[in-house]
Amino acid sequence: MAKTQTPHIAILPSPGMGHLIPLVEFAKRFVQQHNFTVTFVIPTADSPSKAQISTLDSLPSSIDYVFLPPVDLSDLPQDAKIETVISLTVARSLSFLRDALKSLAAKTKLVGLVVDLFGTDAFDVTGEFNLSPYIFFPSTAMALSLFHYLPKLDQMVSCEYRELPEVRIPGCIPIRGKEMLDPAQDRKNDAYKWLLHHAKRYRLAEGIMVNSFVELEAGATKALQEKEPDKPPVYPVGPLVNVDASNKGKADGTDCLKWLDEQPHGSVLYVSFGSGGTLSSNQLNELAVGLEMSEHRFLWVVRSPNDKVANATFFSAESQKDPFDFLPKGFLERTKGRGLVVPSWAPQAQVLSHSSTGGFLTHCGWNSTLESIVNGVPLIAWPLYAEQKMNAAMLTQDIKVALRTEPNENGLVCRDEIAKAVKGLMEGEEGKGVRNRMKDLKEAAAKALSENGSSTKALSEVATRWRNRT
Ligand code: UPG
Repeated sequence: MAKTQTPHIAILPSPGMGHLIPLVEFAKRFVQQHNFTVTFVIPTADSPSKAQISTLDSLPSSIDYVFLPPVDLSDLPQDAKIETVISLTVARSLSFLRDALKSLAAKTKLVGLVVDLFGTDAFDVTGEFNLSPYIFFPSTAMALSLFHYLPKLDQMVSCEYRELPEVRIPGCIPIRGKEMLDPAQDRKNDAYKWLLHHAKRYRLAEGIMVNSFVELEAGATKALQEKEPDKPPVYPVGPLVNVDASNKGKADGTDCLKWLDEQPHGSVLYVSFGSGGTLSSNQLNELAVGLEMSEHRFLWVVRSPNDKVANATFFSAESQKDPFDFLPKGFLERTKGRGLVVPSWAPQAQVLSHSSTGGFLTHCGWNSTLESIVNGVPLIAWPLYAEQKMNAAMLTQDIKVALRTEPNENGLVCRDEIAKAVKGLMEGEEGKGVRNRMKDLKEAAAKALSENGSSTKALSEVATRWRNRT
């Protein structure tokens, strides 16, 4: 069979919807603007989730996908952290990846392999196929700057980072050690070893794209772009988020969009903790009561509670039990009309672009944050895990587009605190300030993605480098 002459890119998303979604958006924009074709090569340890399938099924014809055979993780301890599970899934998929790349190279003009933040082990096979190894970093320039800085920090600091009153990541506001990303909170855990392993391997990439934009994170992007030996060029190409309204009415989302149609302009607080976030039973109860006490309208994506971890649905994005069974007695009846509770999953891109949505209580996952920015929706920051506390620090203290809920000494965010934050955002003076700043950011984001915008130019540079390789 004759090979096609269109340059082709393979993309390897590490497990988790928060990684797949931005890579899909990157691929869509890339094929549309630069006339490449793409294949997603997806490592697995389990059968694909519903959310994964519906995202992949919405791809245009120039983007294909293939699931690699599942790897065996049965030797991992029950309490293995997500970063360990993700990294091992990729590391144990290399022979399958090799087979998949071989068959792609036979029928396409394969020029590059793009991995995300925990996929650098795949770089071990790029040499065999003469592919450019690239990273698409789906989080902030701040987190990427920390990845770059981590090998140095690891040598300089001997205690646990959580004991440090201040950490100065190049180009960023200082944060407390305990706000650093989750896998850095226990240096003896395998998750930290994996984090450091990837951080050290970032220098193997020919380039790193980051889902942010210069105008949003000026300090961090400047630090990242300072030239140093062995440091790959960094391209801020964001915000790449799902804004496709054609999904409207699909799947389980119809009811909640219809409900939003009936609410007054800007009146609804959207409440969601991303694809993996879960609350403890006590916390779920406090949130329900706090929302009720706020007397504001809300649309809440609820999952059954988990008292052990805050990311119980990371790999499935599905509530483990019927979440309605865990709401306070009579809650649904008392809030009927004013509040809508959706189990597991909502069409978030459509919810955030709906004119009735006036605020977003979020776990500060970076995709959620960017989706809010492109729609100009101000935030209440409620970070749970991963790098979310770093994101919350940036959003509240640096760019000031979010109000913050603070947990008490037992780690619980209390009902009064929740009601106060909701009122503060939806009706208070403080809310007006963050709302106005969010409007400015929305404009800056649109500009970055416009024809001559900073992110459009950065993406073109990557395309040119790949094209020149062919
Ligand atoms: N989403 C829906 N419906 C839902 C819940 C989520 O469409 O009911 C979508 C949402 O629109 C977004 C994505 O799922 O596109 C969720 O992404 P994100 O907000 O980034 O959260 P996580 O799924 O938690 O993402 C993981 C990490 C997060 C990190 C992100 C990117 O948990 O901390 O910033 O990956 O690296």
